[in-house]
Amino acid sequence: MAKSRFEYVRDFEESDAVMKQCFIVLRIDGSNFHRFSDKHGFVKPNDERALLANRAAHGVMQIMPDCTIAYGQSDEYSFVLRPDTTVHGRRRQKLVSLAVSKFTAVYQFYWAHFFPETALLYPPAFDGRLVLYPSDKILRDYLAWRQVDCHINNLYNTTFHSLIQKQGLTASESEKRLSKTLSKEKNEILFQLGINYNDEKDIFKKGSVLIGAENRKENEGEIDLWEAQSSEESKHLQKRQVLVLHVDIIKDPFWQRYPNLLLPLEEVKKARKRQLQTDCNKKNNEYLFILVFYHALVFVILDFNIIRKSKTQKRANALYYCSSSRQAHLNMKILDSDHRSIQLYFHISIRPRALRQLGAACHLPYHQF
Ligand code: DGT
Ligand code: MG
Ligand code: MG
Repeated sequence: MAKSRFEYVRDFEESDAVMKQCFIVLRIDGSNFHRFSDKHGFVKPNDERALLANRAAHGVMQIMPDCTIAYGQSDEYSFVLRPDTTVHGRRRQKLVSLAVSKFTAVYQFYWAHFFPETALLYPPAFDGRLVLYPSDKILRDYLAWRQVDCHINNLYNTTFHSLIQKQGLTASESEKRLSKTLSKEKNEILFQLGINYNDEKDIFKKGSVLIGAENRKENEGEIDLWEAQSSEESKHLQKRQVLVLHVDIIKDPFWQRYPNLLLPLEEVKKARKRQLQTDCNKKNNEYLFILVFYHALVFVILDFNIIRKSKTQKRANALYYCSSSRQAHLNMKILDSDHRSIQLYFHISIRPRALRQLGAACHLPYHQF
């Protein structure tokens, strides 16, 4: 930015970086969604099309790589950022405004995709807040609070609307009937109306949990399969794949299954390194094979260069011939980690100039191979 005599006004901006080593939670909530859902004819008590919110949350996860887990229910979504994230200098206003604007923009952008028969009557708005949580335990309690809220509201709403829809009660009669009832009684009312609450969909009973797809275990959850509306958007989306789950996040098993979600970034890196080492030991042969393959390929290219120049050198375990000045067919043997011989066949097509540049860039003396 060019310097000017007005530059000093910048000093009036206050720093709003939030405290270090705390989990950052960004919570977004639909503004006056009671009205919005009514005006747009959302199915009561739950509308599957309202999964549009998951799509919007996915958009936020794309721009917040340190967001390890997001949890959504009703008209709200919480995004959890790692405690040691340095994204956007941990600036409160920057983080909240980015999350809210991205969520709102994606919500509108995909409206027609999820509600093809309902015109958007007016632009929805979302509010946002940032809260810091200083420990794993408190963070987990926060998420548990939101999931319990989902459970309580969903049981109430399911019973409330069933009484209206199946027993013909008015809204106020239904409200009166449910006044001061416990969960058990609501379950019984539902049962009398022919509904077993346990059979209701997990997505509504438990809400939606979004985590990075790198945490995916075998045969588990769907990776987001939403189609992008343009090639530009798909480039953007490929940054991060997201796994959508509808599971309990209150009890321990979820956190035992995904131990990396609450770790600081540094520890995740260390854990990944350890995992790589273990995988590597398990699949030693394959790993070494890739290494050998890589060096063999460099060797082929460099050696080819030498052959082109001298036209005399040969290696005992490799046979080349040039079919034209630009191409080479190669049939060679390499050894895997158990010293078993592997036959490789290459057809290489390289411009001589690129070949020379590659040879120079590698700086690898011939005898290394
Ligand atoms: P606020 O957040 O203070 O601006 O006010 P609201 O009206 O957004 O209140 P809130 O956030 O406590 O409640 C969310 C509203 O959204 C609630 O009235 C139910 C409605 N809602 C959310 N998802 C659905 C749905 O799938 N179907 C229907 N019918 N309503 C839904
Ligand atoms: Mg709301
Ligand atoms: Mg809400």
